[in-house]
Amino acid sequence: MSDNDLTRYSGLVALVGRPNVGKSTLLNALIDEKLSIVTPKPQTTRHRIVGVMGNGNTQIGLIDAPGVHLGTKTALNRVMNENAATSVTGVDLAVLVVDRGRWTDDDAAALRNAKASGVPVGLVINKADLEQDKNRLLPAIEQQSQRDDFAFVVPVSAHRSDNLEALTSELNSRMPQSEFLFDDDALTDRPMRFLVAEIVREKLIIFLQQELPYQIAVEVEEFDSSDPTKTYIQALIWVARDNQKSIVIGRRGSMLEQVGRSARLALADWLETRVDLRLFVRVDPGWPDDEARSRTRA
Ligand SMILES: Nc1nc2c(ncn2[C@@H]2O[C@H](COP(=O)(O)OP(=O)(O)OP(=O)(O)O)[C@@H](O)[C@H]2O)c(=O)[nH]1
Ligand SMILES: [Mg+2]
Repeated sequence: MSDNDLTRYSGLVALVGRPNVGKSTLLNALIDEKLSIVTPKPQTTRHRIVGVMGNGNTQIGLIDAPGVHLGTKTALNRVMNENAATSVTGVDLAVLVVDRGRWTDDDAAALRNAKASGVPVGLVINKADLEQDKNRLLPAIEQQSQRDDFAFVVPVSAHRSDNLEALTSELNSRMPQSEFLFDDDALTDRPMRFLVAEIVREKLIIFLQQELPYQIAVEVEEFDSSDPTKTYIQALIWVARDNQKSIVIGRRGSMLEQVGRSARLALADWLETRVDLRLFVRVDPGWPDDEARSRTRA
């Protein structure tokens, strides 16, 4: 074995972009694990989360964060934008994720955010699978590429894991020589309780309509894995108003039952044990308008 084979490369890459472009889907696809929650609704991700991607002698900490969203009013939204802005601090590379079709003020704000990091910015044009007419894909790529002087441009479908090898090699080739930043077998910087709370929140966003998901937070109170065949999980669902509590519970408990079943199945699949999931709804009046409480929950 030559000296060269022992050389290691490791760094941090921030995925940035407006809400709903597919940053979390891309993170999950790149590390081949369901780590960050994904829903059809914008502003799903609230917290910075690192997924660790290892390829031989290169290890990358991929950072997913909330989408940059201008013109927001609540304290929770401000905290989320803060989490988006700080996700580029100290990284080696920023990757702007955009939708192949559209460019909005939020995309422009995300690009500014990426450039503020002072590191090279690559462009990922996502949802390429949605373009039925492949002749229109090239001009769309061309147009998005000209928004800035990008270090690289790669069209992908995160959803279908298309063209991710091209992206992975762009990322790998830009990592500095360094010892690995994370343990060899590390998957994320986040504890199990956080990941469990996020799965429950994902199901709430999927099953509840309109604005309500934006007023909800989930806190895991108990996570007991002492029985190797069955995990006991108790979680609180925080809402901002009394009437929201009855919506989350639903008629004769039907909504909470539906959310609970879906979350339990996802958790059982993921933890590879049976899961006893107990959900309780609590009201914390006006929490998304309060900076301090939003900070602990976002
Ligand atoms: N067709 C298609 N849909 C995609 C693709 N990538 C993501 N999506 C969908 O786009 C929606 C948003 O995906 P997310 O990964 O949650 O987007 P995000 O950028 O993390 O959004 P925020 O967390 O809200 O900032 C979901 O419904 C995904 O299934 C893709 O490559 N093709
Ligand atoms: Mg997300």
